Amino acid sequence: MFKIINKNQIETHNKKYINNLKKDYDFFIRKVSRLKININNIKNELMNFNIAIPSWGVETGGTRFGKFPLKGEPNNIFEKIEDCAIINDLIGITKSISLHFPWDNVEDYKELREFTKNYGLEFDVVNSNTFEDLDNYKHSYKFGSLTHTNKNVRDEAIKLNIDCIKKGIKLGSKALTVWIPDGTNYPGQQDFSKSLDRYIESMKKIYAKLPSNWKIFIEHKPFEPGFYSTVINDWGSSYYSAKTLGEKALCLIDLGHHLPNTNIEMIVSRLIYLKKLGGFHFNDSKYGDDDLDSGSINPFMLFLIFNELTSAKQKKHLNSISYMMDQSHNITDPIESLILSAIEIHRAYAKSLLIDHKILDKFQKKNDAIFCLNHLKEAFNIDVTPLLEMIRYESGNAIHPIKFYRNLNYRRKKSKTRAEKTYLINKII
Ligand code: PSV
Ligand code: MN
Repeated sequence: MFKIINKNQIETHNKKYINNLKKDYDFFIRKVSRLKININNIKNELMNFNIAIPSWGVETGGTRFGKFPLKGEPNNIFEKIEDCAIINDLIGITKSISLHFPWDNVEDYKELREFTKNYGLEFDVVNSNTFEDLDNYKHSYKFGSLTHTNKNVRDEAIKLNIDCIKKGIKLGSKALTVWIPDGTNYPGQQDFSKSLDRYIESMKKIYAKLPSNWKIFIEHKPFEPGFYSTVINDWGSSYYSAKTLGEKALCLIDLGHHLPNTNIEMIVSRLIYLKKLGGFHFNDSKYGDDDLDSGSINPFMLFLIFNELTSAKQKKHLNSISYMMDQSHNITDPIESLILSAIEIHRAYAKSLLIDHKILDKFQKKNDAIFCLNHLKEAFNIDVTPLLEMIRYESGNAIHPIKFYRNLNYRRKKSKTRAEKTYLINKII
């Protein structure tokens, strides 16, 4: 930690804001002292919280209409790790990075691991890319990958996933997330059952290569790039596949991978109940897989998701869950978007910890709908900003990370050493 940002600079920044923060924090403590909660326990929970940064998230995203790259953007995985390190130095809750292969391929994985460790960061879940045709691929994924009708294509996709596991082992990762683009654009194009069979058969071969302490996460998505159907379209197909594969297979929920108005918090609850919830890709959306910044559209939904997680955790029904952001920052500086998103996720978690689930349970038994909602709303409406700021302050991070970052002029400085991007649409590998 604090390799790029000097710790003294953060201390100087915090000195400017600490007096006001103390006043706000005292007010917050007085307010929550009326609730039957132990604020120190909550603080500990929040300090130990971690959300992984996806390596591809620190680059400007884009749409099929184009990309608007920033000057000073990272060009390779080492530069991306520097950007992740800045984020974590400022907020302290993003200590891990999720890599995507082959985008993040390097010659020497030991060197990459050492480099990253030096910044106080480690590697989270690894991800496989079978959704585009990259230079060194022998086959085309135009008509699918793990579920392709041609065995040779399926075999290559299986190998790519197994290679991901091998790279992940070298990096200290403990899980692989598999998202496949496989699906169709026309009714009748595919036999729905046969393609699911092919998926299970391919996944079995990948599953067989998982080390004993590894997990495999299955990520569903209802549409895109297949606009008529996708093979792993919803949590039902995901659950069936995870159940068929075995204990190490779990479901991953990307918030954007649901049709508008889907009750995602209920899916979270169901998967917890079925002991198959493995992880999240956080983002927000208005219409579909918009990949907007977490909490920017529907912070209440984010809170309701954490309500399910917190309630299950308190009842000891929850195993460890992998949290990651998966967003596309099209018009902002990705560092700023990721900082704000991580704070919004932290905020939703903090608010969920203010819910007294025993009281909620009492209202539920009485079928008192108004008091149930009111109990949730009371927690949601408490402003936890001073708590989050105090946690950052006490952990040596910045009280106001965005203000600090703006004053750094990081991009301007980096634009002098980092090559300018010339691409418009495609990912630079
Ligand atoms: C697909 O939409 C997805 O959510 C998957 O998680 C991919 O790995 C990621 O986005 C990057 O394209
Ligand atoms: Mn995702």
